[in-house]
Amino acid sequence: MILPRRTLLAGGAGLLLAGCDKVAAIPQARKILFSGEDMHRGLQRALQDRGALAPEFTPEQMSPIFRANGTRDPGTPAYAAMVANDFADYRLHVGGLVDRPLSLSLAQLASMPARKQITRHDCVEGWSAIGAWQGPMLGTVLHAAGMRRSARYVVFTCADLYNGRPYYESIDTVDAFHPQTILALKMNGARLTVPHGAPVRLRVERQLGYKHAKYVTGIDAVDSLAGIGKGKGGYWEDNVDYDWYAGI
Ligand SMILES: Nc1nc2c(c(=O)[nH]1)N[C@H]1C(S)=C(S)[C@@H](COP(=O)(O)O)O[C@H]1N2
Ligand SMILES: [Mo]
Repeated sequence: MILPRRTLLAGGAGLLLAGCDKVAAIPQARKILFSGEDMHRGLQRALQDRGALAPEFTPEQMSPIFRANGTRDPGTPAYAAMVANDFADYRLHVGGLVDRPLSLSLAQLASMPARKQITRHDCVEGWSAIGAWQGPMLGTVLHAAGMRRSARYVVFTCADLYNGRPYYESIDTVDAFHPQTILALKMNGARLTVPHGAPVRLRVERQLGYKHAKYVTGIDAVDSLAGIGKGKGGYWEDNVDYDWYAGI
């Protein structure tokens, strides 16, 4: 284990505060964000509620069937080799604006304190399903990597290809340190299956399904989305005009 225990335990909550402080501490930013004059009431409410929890459900409420959507198997030689090896060679790379770039094995991720949550997944295509998810908080991993204060977004790179390039998504630091934002290793009590994003997929419960990147292989902290894809922060945002902030 390359991560000191103390760092892991100190993780999530501390940085959650740091994330909020960062916005609130800049009076100028608060003024612009919350002035209300030029802003739609709904948007203002959405911004103020960013820290609220998504509803959680009981085991009895879980959907008997949880469909898989988008990529159901990345199908590349590299991914097939990882599957064949039961992901023993999988590494999650954490880089960008961090003091300590990390390369984490599945065992290392599984040894971190985990959060369990039963939540509803809402796809923009009009279906929903309730499932149970388990894995370390993204904030714990970012804290272990020493994410710098200059970082404003976290970008996810995935193992599946669209038009020959990896699927990608991004969230801001508010969602990155939200307590329900986890790197799920398990779904409904068992290790993630290939259709649902094995071995690691993002759960970012306050947003729509397409933000929940499956098959995550890379996490990069950045200060701008300008250099990512076509600049709108995600595959669907860049190619079919989905909103970057898909709050629910
Ligand atoms: N890497 C990757 N992540 C992805 C997608 C994808 O095609 N590739 N599809 C997204 C969409 S639109 C949805 S609704 C969810 C579906 O998750 P599920 O297959 O576990 O139901 O994954 C999201 N994450
Ligand atoms: Mo979706």
